[in-house]
Amino acid sequence: MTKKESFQLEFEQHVTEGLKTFPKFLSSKYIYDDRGDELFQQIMALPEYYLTNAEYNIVDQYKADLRKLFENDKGFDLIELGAGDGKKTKVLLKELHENDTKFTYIPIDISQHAIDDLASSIKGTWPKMDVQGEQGTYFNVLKELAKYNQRPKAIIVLGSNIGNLSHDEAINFLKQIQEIMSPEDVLFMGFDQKKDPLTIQNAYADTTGVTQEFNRNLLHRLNKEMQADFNVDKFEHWEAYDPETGTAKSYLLATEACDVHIKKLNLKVSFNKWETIHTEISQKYDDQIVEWLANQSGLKITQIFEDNKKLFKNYLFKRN
Ligand code: AVJ
Repeated sequence: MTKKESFQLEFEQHVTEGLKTFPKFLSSKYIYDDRGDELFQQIMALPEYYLTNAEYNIVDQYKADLRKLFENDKGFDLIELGAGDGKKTKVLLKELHENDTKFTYIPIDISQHAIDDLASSIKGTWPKMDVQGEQGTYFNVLKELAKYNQRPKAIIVLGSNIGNLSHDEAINFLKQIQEIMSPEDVLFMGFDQKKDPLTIQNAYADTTGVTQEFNRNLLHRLNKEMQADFNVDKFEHWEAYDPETGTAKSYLLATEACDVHIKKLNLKVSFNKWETIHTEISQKYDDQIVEWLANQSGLKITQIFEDNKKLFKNYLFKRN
């Protein structure tokens, strides 16, 4: 089975499980086809979506410190999980390039499209940069990364992508990273911070409707790829941030009762009026939670970086 086929099979099994159960769920990782990538780009450009600019500010402010932390006489491997469009990473790549730092950039993303675009845009700007993109989900690709053990690695995960995982899943993810780290390797990861709940609520319930379209893309995909007949306009985006747990939860809400047929899965799904499909969590953190996650995963925090508006933090980890 090819990577693509096994991803498709996983997707179909997930949809069957998520829509047969109560309450219904679908995972946000399936939002990202070409259209989903494009909608996420639009989200990152929204003034309400403070995360991107905040983390950009951190990377820009501390790029020289990061270079000094990462660089090594033997060179190093810069492995990025969930690279996306690489907007923030390019600030670091520029810094490394201008200082003649020896490194290989290995961007990894679930979207082949994102990897191709990123690799070609880097080739355009820095033709001699060593770039080796790989398509895959974090969990699949992590196993293959063990082969990068000839020289130190810096593994970076930006965007608070970890926030899409429950704490249990996050620990499992961090443990898998920890297992492929040598004692000198570093992990640099972004964690969106707890803050005024309204700021968070607004970031995920923008008034332009882009986030709604992003969330609805799940249903468009089911219509396209599994011959489903969702009347997508009848599902509304709903966002609920709980300041107690730090979890922002996204839903699709059926505004009318309906029956949906998913032909490819031979599945009929009924929705009551106002029934929900839970689609995403975007977890918010503080130092205590990150320290606990690190502890549970055999990692330790060695440095903390914060943006000028104190909205977001990046943590540097090593093996404990
Ligand atoms: C890409 C997971 C970081 O949760 O903030 C943006 C995705 N969802 N708006 C996030 C997202 C709705 C985003 N991450």
